[in-house]
Order: sequence, then C-alpha cells, then structure tokens
Amino acid sequence: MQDTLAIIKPDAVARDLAGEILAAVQAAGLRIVGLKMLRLSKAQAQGFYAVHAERPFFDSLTDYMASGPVVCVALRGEDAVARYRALMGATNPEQAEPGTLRHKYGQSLEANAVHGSDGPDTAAVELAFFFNKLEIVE
Ligand code: YYY
Ligand code: MG
Repeated sequence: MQDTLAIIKPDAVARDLAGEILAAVQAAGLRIVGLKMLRLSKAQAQGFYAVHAERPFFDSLTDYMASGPVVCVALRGEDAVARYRALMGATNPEQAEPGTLRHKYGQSLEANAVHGSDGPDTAAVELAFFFNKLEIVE
C-alpha cells in the first residue's frame, strides 16, 4: 500500500469539477483517506512548489495556485503514486492521453486541473504539508 497527494487545482474547482474528478479517482480503484478544501496564500503556494522556485513559471504558477480554492486529497492504494500519475496524464493537457484527467479537464499547461506527487518520498512531504495524522483515516 502506498499513499499519494492529489490536488484539484483552482481552475477545476471553479468549474465545479471536483465531484466528477473524485468519482473518476475512486473508479480507478484509488481510495480517499483524507479530503479538504482550502485556499492557499501566495506564500503557502510558494512553499508547496518550493522545488520549482528557480523556474521561469514559478511566479505565475504560484499566483494561479493561490487564485481560488483547491481540494486536497490523500489517496491510498497499491502503487498509488504511479497509478494516480497515469490517471492524470502528461503535465501539458495538449500532450495528455485521451481519457486522462488532464486531457479531459486541463485548460492549459499552467491550468492543468490536477496535481499528483511524483514519487513516494515527495508524496510523504506533500501529504504532511496539508494533512496531520488525525486527518488521514484508515
Ligand atoms: O508534476 P507535474 O504537475 O506534472 O509537473 P511539474 O513539472 O512538477 O510542474 C508543476 C506545475 O507547474 C505543472 O503542473 C504546471 C506548471 N508548469 C508550467 O506552468 N509551465 C511549465 N513549463 C512547466 C510546468
Ligand atoms: Mg511535479
């Protein structure tokens, strides 16, 4: 069993797609073990994406992530990190496979609807950013 962090990003929440995306995640066999809606401040968005601090898209990305509420989801399952990354599809929705969340719901490279941790170590750090132990349920 493995845990991973999914985020339904501001563009998707604003278009009322959170329910549909959660249903697709569950239909793919990933179990929701934590769930919350919140709005990141600019500073919190910068903290979450600190790994990208030197990238040219960092300022725009963190503005976007702070632009409206997000839905944060702790997911659990066999090989959950890779399975959820596969369900999301490529970072750029234009390159994402048909049927993937980013192909279906992404609007642009930046507003690509969903986030997913890129490995088990990153997942642990990212889950701890949003959830304490009491907020992850068996
Ligand atoms: O893990 P993933 O979300 O698929 O991509 P990352 O390379 O970690 O980039 C994080 C986030 O930044 C991406 O989801 C969209 C945005 N972004 C961008 O706006 N422009 C780029 N050239 C690359 C990424
Ligand atoms: Mg990433």
